[in-house]
Amino acid sequence: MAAIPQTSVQAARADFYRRMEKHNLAPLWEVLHALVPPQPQTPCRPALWRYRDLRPHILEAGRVISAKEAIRRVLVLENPGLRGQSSITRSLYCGLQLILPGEIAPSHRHTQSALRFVVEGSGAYTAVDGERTTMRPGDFIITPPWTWHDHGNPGNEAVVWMDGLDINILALFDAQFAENYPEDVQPVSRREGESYVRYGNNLLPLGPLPQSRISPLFSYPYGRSRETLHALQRNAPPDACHGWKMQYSNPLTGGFAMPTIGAFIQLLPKGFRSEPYRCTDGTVYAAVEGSGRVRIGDQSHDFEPKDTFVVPSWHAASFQTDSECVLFSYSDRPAQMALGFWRERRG
Ligand code: GTQ
Repeated sequence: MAAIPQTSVQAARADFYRRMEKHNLAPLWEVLHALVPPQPQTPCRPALWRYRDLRPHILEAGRVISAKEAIRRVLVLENPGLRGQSSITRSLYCGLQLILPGEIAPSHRHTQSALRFVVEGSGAYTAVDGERTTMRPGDFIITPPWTWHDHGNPGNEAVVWMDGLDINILALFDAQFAENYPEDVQPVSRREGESYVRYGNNLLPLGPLPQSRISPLFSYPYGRSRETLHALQRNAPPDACHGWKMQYSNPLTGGFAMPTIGAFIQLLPKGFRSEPYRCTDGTVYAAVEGSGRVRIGDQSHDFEPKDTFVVPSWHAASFQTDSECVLFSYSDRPAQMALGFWRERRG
């Protein structure tokens, strides 16, 4: 039997694909390798945003629009591999929000979870379900899904914080809801620090306790986190990959503070050279103290305080420090762990 020429096989297949197209059909075998890759194949790229370069633009945003008019005056950190998608990784959003003295960002709620990590300035507050928390640099604050939240700045400094949201996770499931509060500012119904008193001091109220999937503690002040890192440093040698690294926890469960986004803080000693580490949760880092270099896959980036960088899924990351460094980070790790597909590899 004569061999069928390759070109006519190709032509016959192409014709077949064209005929099935109008039935909204497509052949799996043309895309199988991309659909089920041997390891993560992300369009997300390693990247670093130098705060020195961003800051003038953030302040310029403060001159072109008010916080109230913008609703949220934020410059979105777009991953260079995901431009136009308001995404820093495939699952996560990251932005830098500015509130000037005297401004408010009106109250709303949505099914997306948010975290704040304060970059610069003190004296602004974020209000979550009737309780205000004053923001200071390095504070980690959560805005759980469907809680009313507004921000304001009664102080006299410009305040900038990082917003991390699970926008793409909700979008993947088409499960987004949002609504505005009838007034710009929600009424204050609890004293500042009340949630911390109830849940932040190794004690719990007798109950009934709130539903436990979301931390009832929504502010994690930097002073406390820093103190813990300092004490850890005195007590034990650093982990070869992570230095001294801790995760922010929900006091009701010991698990992550929110079901979709997890957050971490770590200390790396001066002159540290970490071993490479990779995991399936693409991770956003905010440098808080100290300077150094991060190697991400085949790229290397210098970082200094207030810079942001992103380590995409399954890219080996390693650190080299010039001085003692504190790094904050967040990722979708709780979601991946809950669904059973999170993986990590050391070395
Ligand atoms: O503070 O509610 O950066 O809804 C993006 C969307 C912040 C917020 C963002 C938001 C918010």
